[in-house]
Amino acid sequence: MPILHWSPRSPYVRKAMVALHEKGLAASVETVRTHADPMIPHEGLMAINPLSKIPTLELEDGRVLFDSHVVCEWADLEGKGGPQLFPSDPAARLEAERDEALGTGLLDVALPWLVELNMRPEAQRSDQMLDVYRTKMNRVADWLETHAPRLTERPFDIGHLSIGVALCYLDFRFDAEGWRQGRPALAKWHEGFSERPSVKATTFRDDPRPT
Ligand SMILES: N[C@@H](CCC(=O)N[C@@H](CS)C(=O)NCC(=O)O)C(=O)O
Repeated sequence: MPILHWSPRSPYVRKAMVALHEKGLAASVETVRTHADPMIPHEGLMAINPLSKIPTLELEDGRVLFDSHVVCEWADLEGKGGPQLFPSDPAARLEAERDEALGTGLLDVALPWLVELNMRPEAQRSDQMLDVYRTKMNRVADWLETHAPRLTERPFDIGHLSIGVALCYLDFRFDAEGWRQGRPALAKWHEGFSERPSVKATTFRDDPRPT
């Protein structure tokens, strides 16, 4: 059985997990709790993924896949059912992948923001960077509010999955930022996203970290 290096705290892992559920593959992949700490590279993980990041998927034939985009693409190729996450039509695929990049990009803002807030010693914390993260988060959410009708019109794809998971992560770690305020169309779209069984089956939680 393929092995997925996994954590219930990681939004990139959740992207992969939602894809596995959507494609009917969740029961066909074993999850292993792996603690990928951005401040302490993981020797065991680096033996298969030199970036020391999760999700990392070990296939039965010895191939190792990362990052979340590639794991989602594998799920789309491997799974027989569920929505086509990466559309065949070139224009639809570009739009889906651009939206995927926006969702992942929002996570690429949220994660260092969290590191700055919770892991860096207070004396080394940069107020300027904290402002940059907040500004980018708000600009992405504004962009999404404008584009919400487009998200609602087309069939579910990797763009929806990535954006939806990124907004779930803001709820998990940055609830006080109130991304829904003044963005009713995006909030409504996300309400529908949150009802998907794949999203309900993969909720974030702060589990005890493995030693
Ligand atoms: N671009 C990667 C990002 C993955 C990532 O940064 N994962 C975090 C966990 S949320 C991680 O492994 N961090 C460890 C590190 O940065 O060393 C993806 O889309 O999978």
